[in-house]
Amino acid sequence: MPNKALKLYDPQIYELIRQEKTRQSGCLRLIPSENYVSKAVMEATGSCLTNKYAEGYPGKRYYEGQQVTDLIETVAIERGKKIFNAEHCNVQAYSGSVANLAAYNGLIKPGDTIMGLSLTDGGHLTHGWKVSITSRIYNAVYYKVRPDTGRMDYNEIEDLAKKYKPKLIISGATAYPREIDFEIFGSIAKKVGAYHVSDIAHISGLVVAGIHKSPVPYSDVVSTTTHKTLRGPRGGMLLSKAEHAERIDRAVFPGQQGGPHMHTMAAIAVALAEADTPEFIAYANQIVKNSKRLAEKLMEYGFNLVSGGTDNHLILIDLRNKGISGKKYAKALDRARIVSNYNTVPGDTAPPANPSGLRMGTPAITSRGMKEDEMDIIASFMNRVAENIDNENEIEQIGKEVLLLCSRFPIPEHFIIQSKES
Ligand code: DSN
Repeated sequence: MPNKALKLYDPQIYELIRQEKTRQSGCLRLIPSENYVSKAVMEATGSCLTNKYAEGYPGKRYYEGQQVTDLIETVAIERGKKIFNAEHCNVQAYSGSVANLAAYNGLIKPGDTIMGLSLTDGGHLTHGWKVSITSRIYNAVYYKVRPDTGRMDYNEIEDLAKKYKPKLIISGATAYPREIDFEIFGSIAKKVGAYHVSDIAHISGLVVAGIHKSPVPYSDVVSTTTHKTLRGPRGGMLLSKAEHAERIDRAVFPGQQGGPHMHTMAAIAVALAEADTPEFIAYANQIVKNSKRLAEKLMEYGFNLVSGGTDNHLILIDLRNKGISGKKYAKALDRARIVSNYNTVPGDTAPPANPSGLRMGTPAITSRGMKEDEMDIIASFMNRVAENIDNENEIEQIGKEVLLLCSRFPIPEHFIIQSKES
């Protein structure tokens, strides 16, 4: 690790970072919201831009010394507009939660009704879930997925929209393995006079690659994080129609935030350039191929998948037929160096803290270069863990085999995406 100053000044933190790096290298990271960034993104994130305050927007700052930051933000905005084909782009939101809240604050008033996917059916906390501030600011109502298919039922969503008359409808999810029809959501919102906000945090890389249909033409505002399938730094972005540009910008700053994180913004710009390449499109396609193959193999081992498969980077296992709780399985997998997260499944009667499902995805292992053959091996590891859930010797043995597999696919800390021109 080249962090000489860190090692000298703070050996304790240096050592902990070293340990985390070893962990990230020696396990299969299947949390669908995680990835490995490129060396270029990492360098921009760790740059001198950490030192700069830049409250305001390019040309309209509240601090001096913005000769360079104005240029960086303008580049990031232009790259965001280009790859998402959007009229307006804001790259200041600290992350997805802040971006979602800014989208609502920019469009509607406290007390107005918002309608999003229930957290227990795959929605995000900030889609109005009861423990989130979004449910205290707004009157939150929910739609669900059908318990028999695990899929969104657009007729039912339209009926609910007509019943509740929300001012704002949120399409998008954090644990939904199927493609979302943003066009239908847009037309439902129009019919009831609601704004349509799409949250594509999980799938923005797939949207850029053209694998999933873009919500941009059908939404007033599109919100995304930048670090999941998009493979950038931890940050947020908002895309909108030009007519909402000022309201959205004001909702982010000064509405919710002070100075933007310029180091993150520069790294977002780098990630957006990387995403605008044929290599990235191939990567995004491989994410989905891997996810589908893993899903297929898991089903062959008798795992029940919510919705019977996947269209994206994410798989949701309903473990009720296996008689194992999501938490017990996730912890056993972690001991075997396979890292996922326990999750509720539609119709779950178990509490969210110990639910019946497991959520996993393929963005990070695809960044390591793993393909379909490796998915077959991973499915067999996962089956062995489930079958030996109380057998620590076998779990330890699987962990050794996982480590061997990982050693064939070193973490891509030095991978460099070629620019289109080169
Ligand atoms: N976006 C969530 C996830 O999917 O992991 C965390 O907020």
